[in-house]
Amino acid sequence: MARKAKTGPEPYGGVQPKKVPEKSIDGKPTIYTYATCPFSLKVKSLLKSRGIDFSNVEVDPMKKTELKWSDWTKVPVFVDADGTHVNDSNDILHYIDETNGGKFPRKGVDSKQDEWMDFSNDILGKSIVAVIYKNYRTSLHALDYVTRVDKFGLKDRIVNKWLGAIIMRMVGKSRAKMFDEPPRENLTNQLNSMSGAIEKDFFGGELPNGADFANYGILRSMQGLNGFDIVENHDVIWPWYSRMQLLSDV
Ligand SMILES: N[C@@H](CCC(=O)N[C@@H](CS)C(=O)NCC(=O)O)C(=O)O
Repeated sequence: MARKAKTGPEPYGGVQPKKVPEKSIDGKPTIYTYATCPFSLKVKSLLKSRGIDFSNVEVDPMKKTELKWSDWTKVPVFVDADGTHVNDSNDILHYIDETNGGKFPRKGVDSKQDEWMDFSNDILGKSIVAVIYKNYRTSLHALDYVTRVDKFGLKDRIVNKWLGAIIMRMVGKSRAKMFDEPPRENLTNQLNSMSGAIEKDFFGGELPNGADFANYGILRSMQGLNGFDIVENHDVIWPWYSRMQLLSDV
């Protein structure tokens, strides 16, 4: 059967033109997530640090039934209490901050914050994948965790643990190729470079800004998985991580 041609503009990050109030659950700000997704953890940590009461919709990673209404097929997706629909984790962080007291600089105003928010996706997210999925043993361990914690159906769970481990091992290999150093050394180097940008207690100085939540969410997704000892043993990043964990309770 011929595939239906895709019509309409490509989905994009940021605030969307159409409000979807029916997708805000119990009239609260709502995030559509996977429990173990690093990008979703960025958003959860900001919401919790601000004491914002929110609904969380766990999306089935295989069927994505809960996200069928959205052109943007990645998580997180955010729907505010009034139905405002926002895509892409860094844009969601900015939106939530802007509508809840505006404590960190807006995009385009503070190049340091912007660069470190980009770093969370372009460098840190890829560096942790290379370490977590360093070999088949560590990949299987990660997929065992992911398929237990994320919302998989029972049948999907068993198949995806094994299939996922093979696929993610391949992804890990390709991520490792992006960097000159082997995965563990590379992650250590990336944490060292983050340390240089943490002034006082946070990237934001005395208070956390978008760069803090963006990078914390990525590293939080690694807790309990292969390579997290690199974070725990880092003399600057571990105290920063612990401060972020304390204030966000995620
Ligand atoms: N740039 C996006 C990336 C989000 C992303 O890649 N999320 C993953 C889950 S951690 C995803 O939804 N992948 C597509 C899929 O599962 O089909 C963001 O920052 O929100």
